[in-house]
Amino acid sequence: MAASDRPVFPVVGDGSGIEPDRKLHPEELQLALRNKALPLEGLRYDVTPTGLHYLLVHYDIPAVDAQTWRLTVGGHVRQPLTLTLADLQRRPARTLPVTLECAGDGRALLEPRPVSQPWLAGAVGNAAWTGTPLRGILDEAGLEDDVVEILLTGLDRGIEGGVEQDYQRSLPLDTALDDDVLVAWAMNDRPLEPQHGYPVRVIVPGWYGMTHVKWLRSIEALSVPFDGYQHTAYRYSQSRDEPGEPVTLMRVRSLLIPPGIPDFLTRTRVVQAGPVELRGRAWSGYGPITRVEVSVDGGASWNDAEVSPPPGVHAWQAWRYAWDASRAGEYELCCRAHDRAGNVQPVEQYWTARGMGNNAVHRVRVLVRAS
Ligand SMILES: Nc1nc2c(c(=O)[nH]1)N[C@H]1C(S)=C(S)[C@@H](COP(=O)(O)O)O[C@H]1N2
Ligand SMILES: [Mo]
Repeated sequence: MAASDRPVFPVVGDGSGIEPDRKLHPEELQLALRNKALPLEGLRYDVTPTGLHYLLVHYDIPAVDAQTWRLTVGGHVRQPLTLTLADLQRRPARTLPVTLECAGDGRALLEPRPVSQPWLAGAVGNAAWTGTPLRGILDEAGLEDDVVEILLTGLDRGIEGGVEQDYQRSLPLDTALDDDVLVAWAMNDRPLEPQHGYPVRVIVPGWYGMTHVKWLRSIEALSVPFDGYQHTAYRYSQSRDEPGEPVTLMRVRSLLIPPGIPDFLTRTRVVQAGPVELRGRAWSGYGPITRVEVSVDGGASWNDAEVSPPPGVHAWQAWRYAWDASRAGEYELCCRAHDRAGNVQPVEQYWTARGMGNNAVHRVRVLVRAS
């Protein structure tokens, strides 16, 4: 191999990006310790406390001075703008509870496992986000007639898949013009924490997390579709080379709050025999949740849970189920949700080469102990 052909970075596994073994690579552990899931007991809060919200940062958290930070609005617009944080905060503001989930949630449960951030379950949160509608900013800048997408660029920069890049995602024009898409400066009534996008991020209700660009620095109106790295990486495909379908809205999913007490190492649950109320959350980017089912026998039989209305159109819904756990023994609890569009969570894993959208039913092992 010529010196110039040598990979600059160490190879992880066999270099294919797919790991058939269940043992994690140290590089995956390194990512898992930087990023984190919602502890499942955190599903109990309607609005996720900021410190419990999941976190995903591709590169580094950028250092930002809000005094000198500017948001530029340009590209195919009649009137380019440069906005300060104070300019943004003088605009009409709205606060929306929005459920955000990483498209890679459930990735590390896949077999074979795509090598990346190794999420199990819980790359999700439901915070209250305050900001001004993106639409108002676009209206003020005046979009040219040929605009098809709005490109959002963050301040963070890194190398991924061998490509050096700014973190960038684009929105289809009709999505960008939705009144509920926010340029947000507050999470749960406080300025954004550094790791969640300080001073400003985008919130795109219903879409998987990658679209909610943090540390926003520019908004650009495009007349041709964007094909940058973060668009080609977020695809549903059976191999890394195949283009596949783009990852967009959150697929229907539900999670349950593990009952009882955990065994420290295995997280297996221990519950005293008797009635147990099972609770959890369910959400979908394709419309409200119409039904949640619970199984206590690993998916062999299902029973309907009681589903609460959403606290906001883009927020997860609570569900509950009265489990008669009167018989001691070993159980596998499962939950699966249905949305208004008719989607239902699969019992089997949905495997893709990049581990996107694995919304297979959530499973929790429980030992019921005789009282
Ligand atoms: N600028 C920038 N925005 C970003 C990211 C990033 O790495 N850089 N990660 C994205 C991904 S993949 C997800 S899942 C969400 C996570 O948002 P949170 O960390 O606030 O939960 O932010 C998105 N926005
Ligand atoms: Mo993500």
